[in-house]
Amino acid sequence: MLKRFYCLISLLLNNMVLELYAFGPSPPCRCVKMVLKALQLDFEVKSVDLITKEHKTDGFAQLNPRQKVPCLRDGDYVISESRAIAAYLCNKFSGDHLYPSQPEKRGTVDQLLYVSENVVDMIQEYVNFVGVVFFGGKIKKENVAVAKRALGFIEGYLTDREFTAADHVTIADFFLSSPMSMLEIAGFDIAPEFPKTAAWLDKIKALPYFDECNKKGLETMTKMYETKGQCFNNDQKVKKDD
Ligand SMILES: N[C@@H](CCC(=O)N[C@@H](CS)C(=O)NCC(=O)O)C(=O)O
Repeated sequence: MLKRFYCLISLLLNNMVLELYAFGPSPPCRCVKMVLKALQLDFEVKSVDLITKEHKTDGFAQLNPRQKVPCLRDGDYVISESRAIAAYLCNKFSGDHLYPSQPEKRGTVDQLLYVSENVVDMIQEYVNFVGVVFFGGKIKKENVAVAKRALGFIEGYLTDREFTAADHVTIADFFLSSPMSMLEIAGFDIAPEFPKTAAWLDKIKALPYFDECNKKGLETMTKMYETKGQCFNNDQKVKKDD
């Protein structure tokens, strides 16, 4: 608590505010927003429009050579990769409850943060968001087993605890719940086969900052997926599931 207080005072004295370079609908950007909100930090969003390719400018490449959002500027310090940003914020602003410093507890959260990268990829093998929205592709129903395998991991982690990495919310939950919303966008109902995962997801959605960080972005993503990119002048009209 004291540490966070000193950090906040130093931010104020130096007239610095955390700057989050983000694109509203982006899932990793929304995860970082959840961390900022959970830590009750003030921050300014610097919008980087991926549709108009603002992330491909030289200016943005100087912040993140990989040219992806999110990216966080904290004074002279700049960091990208959403999971690293989340860990950095918790380390700096007393986020022990979200990212415990005790080695075994942290080890479990780290484990699930790494797993979450894989879960995102597995879910995307089925949802095919980028393919559907930007390239006239279809949902890949033939990969439903891959998505179910990822859900099976989460169901397994929830066997003996309330949240994925502990009996309380950690940053791992933000990063694991994010791909679940992609499944919802694709109309996949997880509750029948993965009841623990569905109940856990409801708890994440009930967090006081969930809607503020996710609602608008999720609505935009849903619209993009449902209209198969037509809102971005993609003329190809391809059925999602034939
Ligand atoms: N592993 C990265 C992934 C970031 C990422 O893929 N961001 C996407 C938006 S969701 C992006 O910036 N895409 C632009 C591009 O790849 O050109 C993270 O977690 O921060």
